[in-house]
Amino acid sequence: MAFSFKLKSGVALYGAYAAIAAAAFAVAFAAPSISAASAAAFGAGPSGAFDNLNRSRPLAALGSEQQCKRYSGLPARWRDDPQAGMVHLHGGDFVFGSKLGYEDERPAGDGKTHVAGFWIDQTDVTNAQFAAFVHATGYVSDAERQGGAVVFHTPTREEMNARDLAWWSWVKSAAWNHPGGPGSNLDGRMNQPVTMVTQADALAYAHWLGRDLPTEAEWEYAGKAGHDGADLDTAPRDAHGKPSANYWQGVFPVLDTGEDGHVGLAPVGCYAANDFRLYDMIGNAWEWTRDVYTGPHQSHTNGDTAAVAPLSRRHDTPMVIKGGSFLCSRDYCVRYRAASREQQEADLPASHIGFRTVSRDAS
Ligand SMILES: [Ca+2]
Repeated sequence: MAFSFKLKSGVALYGAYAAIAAAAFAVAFAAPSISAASAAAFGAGPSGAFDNLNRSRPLAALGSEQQCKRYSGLPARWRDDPQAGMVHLHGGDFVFGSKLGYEDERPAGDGKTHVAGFWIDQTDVTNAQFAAFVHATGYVSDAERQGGAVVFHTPTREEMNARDLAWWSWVKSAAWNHPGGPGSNLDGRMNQPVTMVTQADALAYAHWLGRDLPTEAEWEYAGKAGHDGADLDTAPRDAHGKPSANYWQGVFPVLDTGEDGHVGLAPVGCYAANDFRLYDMIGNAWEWTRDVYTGPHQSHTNGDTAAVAPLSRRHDTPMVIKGGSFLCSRDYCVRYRAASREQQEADLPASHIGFRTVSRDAS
């Protein structure tokens, strides 16, 4: 079932989606993937690069629905500890990329890549954290400057028949703090990932804390957490077959069953951490890296958000984003794996993209 298809025309698509829905569910339920169990066989386990510097540090009390709902969005010792909310990873070698996914994920040579040690946020940067940054600095985000952002909504039948990419809209005045446009606010969302931020917005936040964005290699080293990458057909599910991340169960873009407990963005840390104690490396919101996208260009997962942006907008450099989002399904995207990658123009804010920060060891 792992394929992504490109829409040529909206005509009669709604019917087509309905027709394949049953088949998609049959596959989803008949063959639940047990990635956690099989991944354990590869070995690094919870030790590995998660090193002694994390001893006696306050780690986030997250990993379940009850815990993420209670979370304020600000980590322990926020602003008192330069590494608040972070864990330290020892440097090491890993296989960067995967032969099991899309063409643009293939490792260069044997893929063996070294990364030096670094600190990394346990969660995506939250709205609460970004709000603190804006409050302290008066920062105006790119979406506010540009007058809007690309926002997802579940399209109606009429919308699907009326235009391509009916699930994406350029919403005037949408921004990180007005996720639905004018009149919308962040009530009840302070513990969710900040989204509708460009790469420059993400870097501005990171620099404010003396940090940086991860390189793609650093992000993937952290995301794989000592394991090999999952194959293309392996959706994130735990040993009991339950979704272990916030992605899309059902038929994109018309029916999200919310089997994982969330339709749309979730608070950070609702699902179990990976073996490096990092939350939501897969699903929820895509994450900016600092790297330019290279390699074979693939058709956009979930449809090209640049297609709905104003024509006057200049096209900026495509950068690598990682981890997939709440919109990745088995029938569209299938990029809920650590090796998978996507390109996003650096200055294009969208409602499915956020980030986390790193702080590298002195070399
Ligand atoms: Ca979901």
